[in-house]
Amino acid sequence: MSITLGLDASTQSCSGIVLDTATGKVIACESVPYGSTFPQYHSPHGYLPGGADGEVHADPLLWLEGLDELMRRLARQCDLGQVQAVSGAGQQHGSVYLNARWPSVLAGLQPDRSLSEQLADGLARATAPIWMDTSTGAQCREIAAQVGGNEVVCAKSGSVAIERFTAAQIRRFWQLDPAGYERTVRIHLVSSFHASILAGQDAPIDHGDGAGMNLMNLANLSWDPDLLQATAPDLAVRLPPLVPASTIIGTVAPYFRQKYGLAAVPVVAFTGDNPSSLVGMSAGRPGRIVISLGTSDTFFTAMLQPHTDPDGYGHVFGNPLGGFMTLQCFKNGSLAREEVRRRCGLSWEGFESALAQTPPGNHGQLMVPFFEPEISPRKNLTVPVLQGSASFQSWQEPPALVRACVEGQIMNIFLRSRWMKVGGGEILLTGGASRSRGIAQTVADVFQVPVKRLEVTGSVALGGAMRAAHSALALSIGELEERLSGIAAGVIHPRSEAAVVYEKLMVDFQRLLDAVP
Ligand code: XUL
Repeated sequence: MSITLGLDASTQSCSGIVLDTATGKVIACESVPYGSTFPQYHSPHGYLPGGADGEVHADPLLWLEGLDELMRRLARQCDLGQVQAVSGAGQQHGSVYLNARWPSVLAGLQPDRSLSEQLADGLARATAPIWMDTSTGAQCREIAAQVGGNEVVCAKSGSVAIERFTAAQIRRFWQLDPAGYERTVRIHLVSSFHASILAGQDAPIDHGDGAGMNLMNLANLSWDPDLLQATAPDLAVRLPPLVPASTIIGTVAPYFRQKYGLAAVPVVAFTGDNPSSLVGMSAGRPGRIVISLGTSDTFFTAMLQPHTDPDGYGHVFGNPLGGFMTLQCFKNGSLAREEVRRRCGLSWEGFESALAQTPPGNHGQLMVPFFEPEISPRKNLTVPVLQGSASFQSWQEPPALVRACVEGQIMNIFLRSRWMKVGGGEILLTGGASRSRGIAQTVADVFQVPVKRLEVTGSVALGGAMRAAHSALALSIGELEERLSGIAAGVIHPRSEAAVVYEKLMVDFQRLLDAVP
């Protein structure tokens, strides 16, 4: 028996899977949605709504409540004492600011009190900016200018200066609250923050997630002195060291042993949710393309050498199995689908049957489905743009509106990912919305390749459990993939008649998109 625990601290929930990696059997699986479980934090989707000037922050204490609750539930489902190694992942780019008390608070966690109660004392900043934040346009321009332009930022870090990436967020904090920055002794990513808590000691940042900060140099996998200097003063001492994702960073802290029955087993470095999902989807080696439909929709694939996006929307991150991955992120993912469903007065079953009863191409009716300023491509919309009949444009045709939303999202993913020059083969689909047959069919039709889905929708936590087994228990990735990539029965094939429909529709969609500021 090689039982491991994989964790996923994502935008809207904290999830975990206890897995027998020798047989592929799921022993326990739980997800704690932050918003509905802890309404007192006033964060229905896991972050604080209504931030000014594009600010989107979350309360790190809410994440800790989620982690405690997740462990409580997993311990009710199984004996956590059987777990032999742990790893996990967090939503990317978000940053947590800790004060001088952080190391001693971490080392002295008492099981009779909650994590949130005890960690409150270690925060230098009450809230954490997350990946949805777009408040840092000025800081991006400043960082780029200081190092000689966005070409330099991109060549060094794998991405041009990006609003949601950690460098611009740190710079804005230093500018707006210099005293708060001065109090900060450590800045963690969501992944390394959770790893620190689990191990009861300050954790490093892995190359996978570290690449999403605009601070790590891809050529030598180290903090880049020029980027650090362009971001904020004395930043090097505030950042944890960078390590390969396979590093064992410590053992499970006494807090989790005494409270939830875990043993003193190795903790493997945490990584970003997308790099973890790459492993969980058995796509860690080049050749497989993944589309993840979650709070954000993402398109990613492994690659051996970094290859950057000429338009500046795509990114290069570290692949937890070595080498690199390329990723394109779309902000208007599940929250946009949910908003269309709500405005159309439909249940999720109704949403599904709307897709089933409308044809590919939607008789030419189109939607640019952006309810929040989009990042791929950068568009400052908060209201979707519709093109079609008068009743469609006044939200009177629910089935056509649902199809227009899904087709708009998938065509945008297709158009924005063409620079990667990957294609053919097949697409692996994951994330909550991958359960929808109609959405999966639309992906197959737009990309004109077969689509496969995983039985487990939580590929991020699964990737954590697989990485724990690979790095701490020396199980081979090939064998783990064979046992664990439970591809759900039934490949979804593209309909050839849809090819010509989407070829034309995509030209119209791009034209509509170009007309939007
Ligand atoms: C990736 C990104 C999101 C977050 C949240 O660049 O910003 O996918 O990782 O899932």
